[in-house]
Amino acid sequence: MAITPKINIEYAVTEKPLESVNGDQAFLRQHDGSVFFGIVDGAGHGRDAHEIANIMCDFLNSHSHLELTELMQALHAHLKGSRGGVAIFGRIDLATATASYVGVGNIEMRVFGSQTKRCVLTPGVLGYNIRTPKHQVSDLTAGDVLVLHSDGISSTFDLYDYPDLPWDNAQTIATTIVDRFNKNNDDATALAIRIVQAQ
Ligand SMILES: [Mn+2]
Repeated sequence: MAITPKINIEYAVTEKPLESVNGDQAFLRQHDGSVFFGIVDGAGHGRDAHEIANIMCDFLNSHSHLELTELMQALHAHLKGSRGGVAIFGRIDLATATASYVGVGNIEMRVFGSQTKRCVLTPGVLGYNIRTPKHQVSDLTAGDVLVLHSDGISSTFDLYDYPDLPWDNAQTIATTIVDRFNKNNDDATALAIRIVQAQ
């Protein structure tokens, strides 16, 4: 079936690991008018955190057919007995111009543009204890920017601190957020997704 997209995306990732390897991992895959995206953060930093982040990403990508809250519960079960981690991920439907997403733990997703919104996160650590995750939905329009970042970046920055955000491209946004707002005590990773008009 042909899909007529209402919107399209541009995206970029910037990483600033504390050690030689990153304990965070961002991903984005586009398939048949659907974009599956997210950030995971393995507990701690360094090689062990990096390994957990890889396990989380592999699991998410191989189970991406599941509904989002089911997928989070399945990821939680998959991490039992490990160091644990936190994650936020979602889907953008290019035909309906909507984003659905779910997050657990100390990690962030913000929407800037026609609306300014902070994703509500379910408290907990995946693999240990989490409350029942709930997904959220946002309508998207061209010009909106989704920013996902790990807790190595301060979550308090706002448009006052970065007034050019709505006009910068995805790569500039991801790099600026990591450079200006990283805390220097943990891995810092940002995924910026800019919503653009469908061609
Ligand atoms: Mn972290």
